[in-house]
Amino acid sequence: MTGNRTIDPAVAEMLQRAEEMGISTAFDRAEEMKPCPIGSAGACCKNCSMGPCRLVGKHDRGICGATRETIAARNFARMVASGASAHSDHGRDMALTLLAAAEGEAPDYEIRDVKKLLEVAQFLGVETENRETMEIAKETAEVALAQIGQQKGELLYLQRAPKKRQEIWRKAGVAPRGIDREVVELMHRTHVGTDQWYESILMAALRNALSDGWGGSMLATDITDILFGSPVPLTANVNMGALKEDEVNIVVHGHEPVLSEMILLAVRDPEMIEYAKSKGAKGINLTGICCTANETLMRQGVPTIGNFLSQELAMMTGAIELMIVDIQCIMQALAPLADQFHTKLVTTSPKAHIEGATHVEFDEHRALEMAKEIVKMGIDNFPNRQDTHIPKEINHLVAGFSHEYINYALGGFYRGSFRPLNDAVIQGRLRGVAGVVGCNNPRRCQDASHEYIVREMIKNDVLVAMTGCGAIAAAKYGLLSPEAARYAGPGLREICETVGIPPVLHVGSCVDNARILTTLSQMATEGGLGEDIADLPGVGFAPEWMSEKAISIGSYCAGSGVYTIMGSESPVANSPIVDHFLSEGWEERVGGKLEFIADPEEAVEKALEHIDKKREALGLEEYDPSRFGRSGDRRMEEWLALLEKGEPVSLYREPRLK
Ligand code: BF8
Repeated sequence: MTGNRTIDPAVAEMLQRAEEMGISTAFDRAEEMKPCPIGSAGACCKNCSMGPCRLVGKHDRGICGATRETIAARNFARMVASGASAHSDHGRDMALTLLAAAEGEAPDYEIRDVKKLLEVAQFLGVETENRETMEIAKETAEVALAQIGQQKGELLYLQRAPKKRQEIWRKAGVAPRGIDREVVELMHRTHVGTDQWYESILMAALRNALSDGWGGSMLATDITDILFGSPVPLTANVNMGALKEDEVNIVVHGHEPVLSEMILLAVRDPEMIEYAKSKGAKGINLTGICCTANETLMRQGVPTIGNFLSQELAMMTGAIELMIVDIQCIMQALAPLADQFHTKLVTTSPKAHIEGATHVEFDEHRALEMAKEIVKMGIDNFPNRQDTHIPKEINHLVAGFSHEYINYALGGFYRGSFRPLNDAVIQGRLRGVAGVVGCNNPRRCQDASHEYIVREMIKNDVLVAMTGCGAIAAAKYGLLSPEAARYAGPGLREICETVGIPPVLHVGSCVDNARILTTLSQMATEGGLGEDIADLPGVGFAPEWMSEKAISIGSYCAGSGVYTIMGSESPVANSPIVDHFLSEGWEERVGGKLEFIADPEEAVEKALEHIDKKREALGLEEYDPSRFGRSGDRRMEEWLALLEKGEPVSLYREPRLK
C-alpha cells in the first residue's frame, strides 16, 4: 500500500518491492505506531525522576508544581538546544579541519577559496595584510573555534545583520554568545527547579537558536566554502535512476563534506577505477543521500538519489555496494536492512556508531588514504551483488546558488549587487521571497507539502530558496531546473529568463540556511525595502520537518525577523499560551514569529497574506501580476507550447539568437 505515503514514483515503486519482500520501512512503522498524543503536544515532563508527569485532563501541574506553560516551553527549548548543538558541532568540526589543514596536519585538504578565506578573516578580525594564506587560515580557524566557545559578549557575525536587527536583538536580550555557552545554559535553565517562566525559557531558547544560525551554522557554511570552494551553479541528476546497474555504487549519507570530498577524489582515482574493473564493474558511481548529498551535489555535481525518507528504499535496490554514513539523520534501521542485502554499511564518525555496521573511524590526517580504503571495501563487495531493482526515475536540476553567486548573477562580476532583486520586489515583478527548507517526515506524504508550497509560491511570483531535504524534494519534480519557470507567475518568469536562474534556488544543506540569513541581510541593507529583515516581504517554511535541527532553524529564522511556518501540529499545543508566545510574543519582541500550521493550503494563504502586509507597510504597489509578462514572456509562452509538444528548448539562448 503506497497510497498517500509519497509522491515520489521511485519511492512508491520501492515501497511496492518492500511489501513484496516483507520488509518493514519507516513508512510502515509510522503507520503501526501512532505518535504519543501526550508527548507530541509538549504535555509530558521527564526532566526528573519524580515523573514523567503528564499534564493532561485534570492534571494542571507536575509534581514539582511546573505548569503546562513551563513544561511545554522546556520541551521546546530542549529541542532547540539539541538541534543547535548538532549544526554547530558540525561547524566546530569544520573549524578543526581548517586548523589541521593550516597546521599541515591534514595534508589532503587545501584552501580552495582564498577569496572567501580573506572575507571571513575580515569578519572575524583576523589580519590579512602581508600574511601567508595558511597563516591566515590558522588564525581564522582559531577565532572561529573561540567564537563557538565564546563565554561573554556577542558573536562577531552579528555584525553581518542589518544595524536595526542588531539593535532589536540587544534590546530583547537575545544577542547570543557562543553556542557552547548558550546550549549549556539552556540545558541548565530547563533542569528541574531552575527557570520556571515560559517567557524567560523561550527567550533563552531564541538566543540559543540565534547562536546557531548566526554562529555555528554560519561558520560551518563559510569554512566549508573555504575548504571545498564556494558553490556556483552546476547541473546534476537526482533520484534513484542515478544508480548504475553495471558500476560499483557507493552512497555517501549524512552531513559532513570532509570525508565525502575525499571519497570523491578516491573514486576518480584511475587505480581505483581499474580495480573496480578487475572485479567486473564498468566503473565507480558515487551518489548521495540527505545533506552530505547536498554538499557534494552543489560543489561537485554528485547525483543525489534521495532525501531522508528514501534512505531505506535506496538500499533495497540491491544495487548499493557501500553506504558510507557520518552524522545526523541516518536511520538505525539501515543496519539490519543492510544484512538483508549485500550492502556494506560503514560508519565513520567517532560520534556516531551503529550496532551491526562496520566502523572505520575517519582520520583527517590521512584522509585520502582512508577514503581509498573505504572505497576499496565497496569495490570488493561488487561480486556479492545479487538481484537488483533500480527505479528508472531521474530528474535534472541546477544547484549551487551561494549568496555570492546570487549577488554576481544579479549584478555582474564588477557590480555584484542585490539591487536588481530589490528593484524587482519594489516594482512588484516579484511579490516577495521565501525560504522552503527542512526534512521529510513519514507522518506526512513524502515531498507533497514541499512540492505544493513551492509551486504555489512561484506561481504567485515569490522567488524561492531551498536547502536540505526540501531542496532534494523540489529537484525530484523538476522545480530546480530553469524549465520550471513555466510554473512561475509572469514577473518571476521574466526574471528567470533574463538572469538565467530557475525560480527555485538550491542554496545548500541544512547548515546553509545561514546563506538565506546572509541574503536577507543583504536585501535589507541594499535599500528600498526597509531597514531590517523583518521589513522584507518574505516568509520561511519547513513543511515536512521532523528533526530538532529544524526547530532550531525555525527559531533562528523567526529570531531574525522572518515569519516562519512549520508544517505540523504544534509541539507545544498543550499550552495555547506558549503556542501564542512563539508567534505573537516573539513577533512583538523580535519582529519574526514561529507558527505550526499542518495544512499546506492554509500555510500558503497565511504566507501570501503576510507578504502582502509587508508590501503594504513598505508603501509598495499592490501585487498585480497582469502588469508583467510582456517582455519576452510572450516568447516564454511559445516555448511552453513547444515544451508541451516535447521539443527540446534552450531557455537561455536559442530564442534570442533568432
Ligand atoms: O540536515 S533536512 S532530514 S538531512 S535535518 Fe535531516 Fe532534515 Fe534532511 Fe539534512 Ni536537515
